Amino acid sequence: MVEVILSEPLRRLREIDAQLAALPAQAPDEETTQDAAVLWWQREAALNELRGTPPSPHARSQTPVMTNRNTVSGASALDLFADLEPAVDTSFATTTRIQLDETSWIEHVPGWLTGSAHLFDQLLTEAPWEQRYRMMFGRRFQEPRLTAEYPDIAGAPQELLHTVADTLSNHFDVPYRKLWMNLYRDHRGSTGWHGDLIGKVQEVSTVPVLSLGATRRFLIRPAEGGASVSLILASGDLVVMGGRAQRDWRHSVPKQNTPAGPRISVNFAPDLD
Ligand SMILES: O=C(O)CCC(=O)C(=O)O
Repeated sequence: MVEVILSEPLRRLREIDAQLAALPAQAPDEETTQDAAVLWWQREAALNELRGTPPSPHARSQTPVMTNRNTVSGASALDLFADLEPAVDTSFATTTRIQLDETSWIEHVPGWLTGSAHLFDQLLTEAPWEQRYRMMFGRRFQEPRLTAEYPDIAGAPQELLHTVADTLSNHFDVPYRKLWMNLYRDHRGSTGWHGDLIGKVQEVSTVPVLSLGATRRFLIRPAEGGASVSLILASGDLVVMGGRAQRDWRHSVPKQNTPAGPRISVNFAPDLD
């Protein structure tokens, strides 16, 4: 049984994230639009409290106007802050660590990347997305997501990815060189229970995953089964799996009934050879 003790602003943040996750991807009416605006302001305030910083001048001067985008690039239709100038929080001040067992842990860094809509839009339009298939029981199944890779981050055309990888490398003392990405086109996109490939190669590893776009649930549970720990990941949040988490634990992003817009997850890895 994993006991997670949350500080007051973090508890509030998780409550707000759960409420945001329950909102439809596109604001259907004025009332939902206003509810979402209030929630995003509250989220920003909780994040600032966690970071120990006053509200950003950007946030204070920005009128909370809902962007009700209708295109597929409307990842953050209800996200007022995703449109700010991109910036990573090099202090990782909002980190909460959940100790899964003696040797495995997970960290959640809410609001780690500000202005995440820029990177989301770039990746959506520029990354080499492909549909992959799996053979199971002699049949070919389409994966419920699209996938893209940059086997050498240095060659990725999105400059911000270099900053992100360098900041993660410095903080976790791991040379992140490659990345793979998932595009969940809507709430039916998912990834089933699995451990990442790195778990087969390294006994302990540190795998950061950056969330962009729609808010989704991320679950992690013991490899042999049992209760899962659930995190709600909003655009710009970082989740990091560490220690033996890739060997002894399995993670997933489940399908959900509540409609959601597209989400991209960016997963970082060192060279494994
Ligand atoms: O989308 C996520 O948050 C997790 C992705 C993942 O587990 C994977 O690609 O291996």
